[in-house]
Amino acid sequence: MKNHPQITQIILFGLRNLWIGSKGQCRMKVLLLFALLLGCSASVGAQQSFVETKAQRDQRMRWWREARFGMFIHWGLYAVPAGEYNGKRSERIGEWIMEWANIPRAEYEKFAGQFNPIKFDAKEWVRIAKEAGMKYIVITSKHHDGFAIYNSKVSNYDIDDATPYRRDPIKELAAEAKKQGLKFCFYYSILDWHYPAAYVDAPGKDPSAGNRTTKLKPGGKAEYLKYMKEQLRELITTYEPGVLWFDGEWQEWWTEADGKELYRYVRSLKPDIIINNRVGRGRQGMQGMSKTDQEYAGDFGTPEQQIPANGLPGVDWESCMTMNTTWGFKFYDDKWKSPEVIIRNLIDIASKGGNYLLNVGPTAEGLIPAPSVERLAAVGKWMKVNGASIYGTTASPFPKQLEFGRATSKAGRVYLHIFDWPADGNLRVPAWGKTVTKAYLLANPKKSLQFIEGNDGMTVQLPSQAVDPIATVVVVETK
Ligand code: H79
Repeated sequence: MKNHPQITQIILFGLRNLWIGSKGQCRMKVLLLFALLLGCSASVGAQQSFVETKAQRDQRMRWWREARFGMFIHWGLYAVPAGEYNGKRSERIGEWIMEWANIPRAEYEKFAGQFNPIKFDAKEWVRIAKEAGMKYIVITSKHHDGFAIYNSKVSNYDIDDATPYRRDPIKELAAEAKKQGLKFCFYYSILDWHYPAAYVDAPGKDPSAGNRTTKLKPGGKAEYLKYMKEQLRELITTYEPGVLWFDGEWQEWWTEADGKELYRYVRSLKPDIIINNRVGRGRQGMQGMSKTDQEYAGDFGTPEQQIPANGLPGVDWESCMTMNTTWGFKFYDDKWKSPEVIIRNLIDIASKGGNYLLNVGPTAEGLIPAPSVERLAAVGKWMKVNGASIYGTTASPFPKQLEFGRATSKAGRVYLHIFDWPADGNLRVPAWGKTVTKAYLLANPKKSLQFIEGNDGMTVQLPSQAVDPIATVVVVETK
């Protein structure tokens, strides 16, 4: 990007000299050359944000790869009905209530009048994430319902204009995240059940209630794309997000070309931004993987509610998951995962080279539900002792999954995460082609553990009981 004007200047300088030093037919050739070069440099300019060297890409992805653990926040008007409409409840996800409870747009809009998150406390939200060991926050700027929880100048359907709250909580959250050292990022839905150009009226079932797929109004695409781009410009220039996390891209009218164009647009506004693969059409269902070649837009794959059995070798990826069964708040969803499952998911994902984006669904009052807060505190307690085995690590060096648990690696060391403590206290570790120099518990680095190396691996002598029954980490240093 930066070199571009300079190159153009050099070309222009050279052409000026050629022009001065030539006459007649020769001048025609110079003009031709000029036109040719102009065309070239323009196409380079258009592609610039897409094409980067491996080193440039590594630099851009660096903080994200090191972070490994982030907080997803689904917060919007759906927190008002909180999973119940006219007495109707559902097993389905809370933020989809407009669709599954068939709520007409005009009715759904009324939730805005009841969205008054007076208990919202940006400092507290960021503290909860930070204490859990999370390094970034991704919040729904606009979900499928089309409602913006930031102050959008190009829409009145936002928290500042349409709710009694009349404030922009996102400004506070972005500032607080920055202050506490977390990266602040946005989710943005391409699917929109509210913007008039983004759906067609149909007789019978109210299409504005929200559908899995929508059709745009005839001729509405350009208008809707313009609106989306304006909102994205607001989000990027006002809050400087580290990631844009698109969703709702599976609509028939959304093409891979649209995705590529949007990717370029977003990168042109903030060249170092990171964008998920749902900007384009490269994901394969919920396993969420973009192809590895240059064909599809997006920087990382997005498995949803699942952890790929063998990771996604060769690409960046992030599993997003809920702690209960919904993203947006549902007051009666009490199917909570245990801290053990959540912590082991984090380890499992890191051992496969991915990031863990763990969701909370705050209430319409602005509170992160207590069961979520408790679980995040438990993760934080574990991370305080064992964070070094997660941050900045890469996938397990072992070709097969370990019987006792998982492993992650860093230069010169391997972290062994023990889920199943050996009854005899001898931890058998298969060989991975390195010479071991030292072994110790991450919880007690000063005390070395005895080990014996054999041809097919090593045996580490552990204390008789697990230090942490969820996962005790053994550090193995290598030559
Ligand atoms: O924001 C949360 C959910 O509301 C949203 N994504 C998370 C992060 C979401 N979850 N489920 N869905 C949206 C419904 C989409 C389901 C599908 Fe498909 C669309 C199934 C078939 C078409 C995804 C795209 C799986 C296959 C293609």
